[in-house]
Amino acid sequence: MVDVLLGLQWGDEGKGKIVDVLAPQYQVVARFQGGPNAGHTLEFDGFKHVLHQIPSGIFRNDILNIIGNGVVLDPIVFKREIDGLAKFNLPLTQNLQISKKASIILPTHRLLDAAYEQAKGESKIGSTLRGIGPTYQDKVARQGLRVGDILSPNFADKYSRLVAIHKVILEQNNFDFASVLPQSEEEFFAAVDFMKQFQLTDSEYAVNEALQSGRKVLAEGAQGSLLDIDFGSYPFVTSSNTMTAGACTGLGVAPGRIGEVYGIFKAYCTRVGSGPFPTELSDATGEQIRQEGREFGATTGRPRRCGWLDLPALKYAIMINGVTQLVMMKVDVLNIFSEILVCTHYQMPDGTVTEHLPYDMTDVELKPIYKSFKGWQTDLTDIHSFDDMPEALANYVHYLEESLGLPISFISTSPDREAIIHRQ
Ligand code: 2SA
Ligand code: MG
Repeated sequence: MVDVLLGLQWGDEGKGKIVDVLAPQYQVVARFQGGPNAGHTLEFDGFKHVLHQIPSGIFRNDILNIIGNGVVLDPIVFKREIDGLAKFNLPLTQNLQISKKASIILPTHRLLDAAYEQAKGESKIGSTLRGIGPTYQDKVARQGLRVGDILSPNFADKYSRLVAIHKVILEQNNFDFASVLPQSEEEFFAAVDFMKQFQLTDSEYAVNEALQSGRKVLAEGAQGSLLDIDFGSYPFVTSSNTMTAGACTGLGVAPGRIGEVYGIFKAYCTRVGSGPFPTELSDATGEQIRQEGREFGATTGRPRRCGWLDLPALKYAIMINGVTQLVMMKVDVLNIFSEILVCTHYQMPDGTVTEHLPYDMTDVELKPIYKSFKGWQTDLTDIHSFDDMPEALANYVHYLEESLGLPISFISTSPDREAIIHRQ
């Protein structure tokens, strides 16, 4: 079976850490969507390392890591990531495979991302500007380049043909690219050559053969369910399916092969970039969460918007993903508060109360209805079992399990690999 691990909020739930914790049970870890917009942070042995495109199983030598066909891959970022891993002495040419069907991000895709955002003015999406949207656009328009193309003798021609199209769009947007493009092109072609030493494969075979021979596969989601291109807060979303179904199309596995679905959420909410966020706190409490939780973008360094936990949104994400187990992260960040709020419903402008996410969340002001909990105000560092949890925290966990209808199997109490309470 393929187990799927994904974020249930707007990303940055702590997926990297949980993949790293669960990895020993798996023989394959695979990324199925997104690209260098992701920032998956792992902390162990005093190291902190952020991965963008490479799966989080990379630090375990006996795991095969796959960058699946659903991913958009930037060769320049890839080379930098590999260079950054040199100090760990990992057998990267053996335990990493890249799908030939993964899409390639060109330097002009990044410029297009910036041009489109600039053209949007006030209604900016808050993209990470890593070229994600324009690369998926070209994929769907059936004109994109794929990893397998770099092995073709005609690669440079294919590249030039696509860049010619991009230049027309950039010129129409009065976007100055002449000064930056030559340098990034040089770096791009060097990085493309560098990629050739890795295993470029039809990775759907690797995934399905692994399953056939009884090996376990973990699909590692990026961003979060509320950023899903179909079900997220459109248009303030990313350009891929971040949900469980994305693992099927992004790796080439049949729906019936999906096993456990681990849904990860923080004990509060964050969002980076624009778009609706009903429980956002634009006050001192929000700032306290940001500082305490070190809530800054792992890719861009942008301060993340912070707010209380949003149960209607969480229930929605659980529904569309078929989550089977919950993982709650960063509980320790709430240690400082004497009162903790949880949004249970939204009140619509006409006064009606709902548990459903309305179609339009951007122009409709939703008022969150909160339930209040007593804070635990206890340091959790030395707590390693659920039985030792402060009563107020245990109450909070039980309430969430009851209203979400699922067990919270893991509770993370600090960033380190070791700081995780597993409830059997
Ligand atoms: P994009 O870059 O075009 O896909 O952006 C579209 C929206 O998706 C959001 N998005 C993210 N949200 C949270 N975390 C992400 N990864 C980085 C991180 C982000 C960072 O781990 O912190 O460093 O800023 C991520 N990637 C995309 C984005 O904010 C837009 O709202
Ligand atoms: Mg992140």
